[in-house]
Amino acid sequence: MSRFITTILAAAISMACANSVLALELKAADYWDEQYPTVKGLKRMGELLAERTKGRITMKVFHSGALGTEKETLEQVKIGALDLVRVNSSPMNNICQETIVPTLPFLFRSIDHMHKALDSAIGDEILASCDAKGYIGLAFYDSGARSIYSKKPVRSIADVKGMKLRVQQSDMWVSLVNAMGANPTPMPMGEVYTAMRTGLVDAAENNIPSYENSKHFEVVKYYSKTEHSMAPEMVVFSKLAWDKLSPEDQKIIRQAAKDSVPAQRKAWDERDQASLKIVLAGGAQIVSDVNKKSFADAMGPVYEKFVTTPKMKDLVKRVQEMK
Ligand code: GTR
Repeated sequence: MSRFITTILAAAISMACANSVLALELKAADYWDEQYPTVKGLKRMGELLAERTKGRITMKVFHSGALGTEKETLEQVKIGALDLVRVNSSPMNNICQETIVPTLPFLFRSIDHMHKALDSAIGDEILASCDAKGYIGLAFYDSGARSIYSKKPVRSIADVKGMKLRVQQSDMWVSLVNAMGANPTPMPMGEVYTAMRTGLVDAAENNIPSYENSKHFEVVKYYSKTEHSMAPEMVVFSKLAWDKLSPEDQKIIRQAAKDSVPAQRKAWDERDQASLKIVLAGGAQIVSDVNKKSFADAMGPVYEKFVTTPKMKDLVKRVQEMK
C-alpha cells in the first residue's frame, strides 16, 4: 500500500473515532405510533437536542411498540440497552414507590391542578425519587383523565360490581379496582383488544385518545366519564447510560425533555378532541352523568395501603393543599 493511501486511511480512521466519541445517538422507545402525542413529545425532544448541540446529540424514537411492552422496555432501560422510554406512571409504580402519588385515584381535581402540581417541586421530587431504582425521571407528559369503558353504561360504583376490568401492571391499580368492587385483570395494553373481544375482560379504563387509537371503541361502546385517575406519562432515562454522560450533556438532555412538554401538551389537546370525534363517529356513547363521588368515596383503602411513607404522605398532602 502506498504511503499516501496509508496516511489517508489513518486520517479517516482517526476522524471516525473522534466522531464516535463526540456524536451521541440516543435510543428511545414508546408503545404508541408516530402520530400519538407522546411520540410527538419525544420527537420534539430529539429536535431540541439536535438544534442545541448542532447535531452532535440526536435521538431515534422506536415507536409503535417496536421494542416491546412498556414493562419490557423499562427492563431494557434498566440494563442500559435502551437510553430512554416514555411510559405511563403506572408501570413505574412497582419500581419506584413515589410514582404512585400522581397515579392515585381522585387526587388531582382538574387538569390544571395536575399541571400545577407536576410543574412544581412536587413533580421534580417524584421524578428524582426513581434515581435509586436505576431510572432518571426527566419529565411528565399529559395523558388526560382515565375513565371506564364497557359493554354497558356505568353511572355509579354499583354498576361495576363484579365486572372483569383490565388494569395496568401495577399493584396500586389492582387495589384501586378491587376497591370499586370490580375484578381487576392486569395485562399489557397490546393484549386488551383481544381480551375484550373474547370476553376475557368486560371492560377497561383509559383516556379518549387511547380508547380511540387502540380501536377499543370498536368492541365496547360505552365510555363512562368516571375520570378516576389522571396518571400522567413519564419520560425516564437509563441511570446506567446517564452516568456515562458528561454533566453538560446530562443538563442538555434534561432541559430538552422539560422543553418538549409544551409541544406534547398541545399535541395532547388536539388529539383529545380529534379522538372524541372519531369514537363518536364509530358509534361510541359518552356517558357523562356519572356519580363520581360514589367512586371517590370508596378509595380510602387504596390510600391507606399505598400512601405509607412520610415522604408519600407529604407529597399527597402538598398536592391536596395546592390551590
Ligand atoms: C395509556 C398510556 C400507555 C399505557 C396505556 C395502558 O394511556 O399512554 O402508555 O400505559 O395507557 O393502559 O396500558
